[in-house]
Amino acid sequence: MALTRLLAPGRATLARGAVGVRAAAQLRFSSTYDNLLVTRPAAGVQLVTLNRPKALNALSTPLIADLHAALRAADADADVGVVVLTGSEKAFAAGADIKEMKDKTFADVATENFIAGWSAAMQIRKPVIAAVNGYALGGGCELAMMADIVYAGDKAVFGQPEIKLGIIPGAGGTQRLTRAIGRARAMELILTGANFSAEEAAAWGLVARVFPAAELVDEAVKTAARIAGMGRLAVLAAKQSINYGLEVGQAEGLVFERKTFHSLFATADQKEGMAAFAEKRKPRFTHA
Ligand code: DAK
Repeated sequence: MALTRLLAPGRATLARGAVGVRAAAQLRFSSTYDNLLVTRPAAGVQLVTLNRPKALNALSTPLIADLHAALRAADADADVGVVVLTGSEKAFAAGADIKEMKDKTFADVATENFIAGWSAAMQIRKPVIAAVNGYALGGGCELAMMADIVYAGDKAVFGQPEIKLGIIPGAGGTQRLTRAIGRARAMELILTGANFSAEEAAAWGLVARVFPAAELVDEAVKTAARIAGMGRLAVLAAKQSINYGLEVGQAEGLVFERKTFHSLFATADQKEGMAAFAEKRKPRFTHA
C-alpha cells in the first residue's frame, strides 16, 4: 500500500449500480485499494469489502495496511457515520496469511511487532458492523470480533484454528472470544481449534443476528443506515461508553457513562431530539 494513500485517503470516484438496499442509495462512492473495495451504499454508510479472493481474504500485511488506510479515511470523513466491513460469500477472511508467516522467526515477529497494525486498523471511533459470510477463521474471527456489531450469514464458519498451526490467537482471540462467549466455551474452542457455526455464534452471544447469506450485507447496510441517521455525537459516545466499560470495572464504567451522558446536554442534537419528540416530528440531527 502506497504511503500516499495514508496521507491522502480521500481519493474517490463516483460509480453507479448496486443491489437491494444498496440500489436505493443515490450516492455510490468508491476508493481504490489493492485489497479492498470501498463503496457508499447508503447515505452515511461506508461499505468496506475485503477483496483478495484467491487467498480467501487471508489478511496479508498489504491488506491490513489498506484496511488501516480505509478506516482512517472513513473516520475522518464527515459524510460517514458507520462502516460495514465484509468479505465474500465464501470467506470473510481465512485468517492471517500463513504463507507470509511460515518462515518468520521469533526475532522477526518480535522486532516487526508483527500484526500490531491490526488493532490500530480497527481503532476507529465510528461504529463498525462486521457482516460475516463464509470462513472467519483465526485472524478473520479476531477481525470480526474487533467490530462493534457482528452479523453473520447462515453459512458462516467461525473458528480459532491457530493451535493446529503451533501458535495461539495473537490478535485478541484469547481475550475477546472469552469475554464474548465465556471461559468454558472459549477454552474448548481455542484448545481444540474446532470451528463453530453462525447459529452457535449467535446462541453464545458473539453474533447479534444471523441472516440468509445473500441478504446479509443489505441487512448490515440497513442497520448501519439507521445508526447513521442518529446524532453522531451520541452514537460515538454510546460506542465509547460500552467499550470503555468492558475495559474497566463497572464502578468506573458507570462514572464514565454518567459524565458522558451529562456532556451530551451540551449538544444541539440533544435539544433537537427532545424538541422533536415533544413536537411529534422526526428529529433533524446536525451532529453538533
Ligand atoms: N493464508 C494464506 N493462504 C490461505 C489462507 C491463509 N490463512 N487460507 C486459505 N488460503 C489460500 C489457500 O492456500 C489456497 O491458495 P492456493 O493453494 O489456491 O494458492 C486458497 O486460499 C484457497 O484455499 P483452499 O484451497 O484451502 O480452500 P478450501 O475451500 O479447500 O478450504 C479453508 C478453505 C478456509 C478451510 C482452508 O483454506 C484453510 O484451512 N485455511 C487456513 C485457515 C487457518 O488456519 N486460519 C488461521 C490462520 S493463523 C499474530 C496475530 C494473529 C495471528 C498470527 C500472529 N501475532 C500478533 C504474531 C493470526 C493467525 C492466523 O490467523
